[in-house]
Amino acid sequence: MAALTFAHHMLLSKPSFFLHSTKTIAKTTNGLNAFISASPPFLRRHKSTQTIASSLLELGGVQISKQDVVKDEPTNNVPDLIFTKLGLQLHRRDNHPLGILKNAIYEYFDSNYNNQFNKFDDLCPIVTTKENFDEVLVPADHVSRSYNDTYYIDAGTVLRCHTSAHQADLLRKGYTNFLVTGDVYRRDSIDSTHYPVFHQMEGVRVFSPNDWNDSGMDGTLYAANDLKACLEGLARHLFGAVEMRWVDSYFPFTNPSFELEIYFQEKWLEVLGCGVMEQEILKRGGNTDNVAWAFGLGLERLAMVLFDIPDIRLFWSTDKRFTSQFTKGQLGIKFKPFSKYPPCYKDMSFWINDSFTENNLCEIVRGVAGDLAEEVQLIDNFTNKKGMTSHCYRITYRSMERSLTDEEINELQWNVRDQVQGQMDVELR
Ligand code: FA5
Ligand code: MG
Repeated sequence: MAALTFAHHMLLSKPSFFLHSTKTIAKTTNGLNAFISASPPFLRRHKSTQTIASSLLELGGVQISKQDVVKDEPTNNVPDLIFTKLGLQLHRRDNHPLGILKNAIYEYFDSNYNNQFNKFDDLCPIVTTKENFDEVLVPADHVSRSYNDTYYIDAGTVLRCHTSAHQADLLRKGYTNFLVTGDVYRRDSIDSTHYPVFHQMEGVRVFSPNDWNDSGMDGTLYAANDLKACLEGLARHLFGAVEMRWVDSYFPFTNPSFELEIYFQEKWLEVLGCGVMEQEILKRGGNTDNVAWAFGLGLERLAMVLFDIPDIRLFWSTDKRFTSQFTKGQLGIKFKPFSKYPPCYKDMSFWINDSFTENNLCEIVRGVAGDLAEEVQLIDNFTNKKGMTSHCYRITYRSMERSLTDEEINELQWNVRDQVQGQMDVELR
């Protein structure tokens, strides 16, 4: 996926006491800040025909059954594994790192903004494409709309891929300062900082001309300065001193747009996107003369840095050795890895075709190996004289809870090969 999309990031010149200064960077990225569109055909799926238990989930006050979400229809690409995560709401558990983090962010906003921010953390993750894309001005051909990137329930309904899906509705309802926390869903690559279900917190603050008139700035500059001050203050509240930097970015719903990166595990880790809201969104919500800022925080990414959690899969662990290390209200705790089990690497080479995408490959690997899949990495890529392109992927299998046997891993790998061959029209080498 990352290879398909590209966004420009330029470092801002504005220095700050904890901003790290570096040169201009450009990197590949996926997500809502991508420019280029791609609409690969569906991954052919062979869904199990088991009878489905009709237990109901409650999602934000809506009763949902499995049949409502996972359907054997060409316009549906939600796998069973994703369904099992619906309704878990890790961010609402006060003893879970994500709940502890959410509460610490609430604390920051309550004390700095006099309890003005309205908080939502139980809005239904099933939204319309209108809410997820149209209302935040995501263009018709934007990559994030593709079936390769987003989980569709049907052509007009998705599992929200960002909490920005709720912006327009809350603005229409008259809210002017709000935070929305929720689980979000994306088809994505597999590594220690990407997971197909993760959590975001959206923040929106609306200003009226009275707020900026005396500042000598226009509304946009005023909002951009306020936004950065707010997020830098939040970072200090959470981390104290940490190395971070602002990067110019692009989102369809903000202008200007920025991302904040934190130095973690010897790399720059993107933790949030933000910017000054496009005027059009405010206008449609009845805020004609106003200006607003908005941000979307990746809660796992922040929690990884805060609690020293090395792998994003751990957030889903029910192993007591993980869960017992965190306590409500305690931000300073550092996770102590209970044991590091050995990884096992399996390489797989094949000739790709035009419809090949890495996200489709990752869906197969996740479907077979679940959380035993630690990483899927392209390690070799060449095109021969006949114009055929070969990819070699290295799949890392590792459990965070036990040692895996050779037999177990071989079986996983054979299943992956089998499904890749059967479903992706590639030629294994
Ligand atoms: C967005 O989702 C925008 N909606 C954010 C935003 C809101 C911008 C409001 C402007 C105004 P992006 O796709 O970059 O942007 O994702 C935001 C954050 O989610 C990232 O910075 C990262 O911290 C986190 N994130 C993205 N993909 C994953 C993933 N697969 N696993 C874990 N975290 C992820
Ligand atoms: Mg991003």
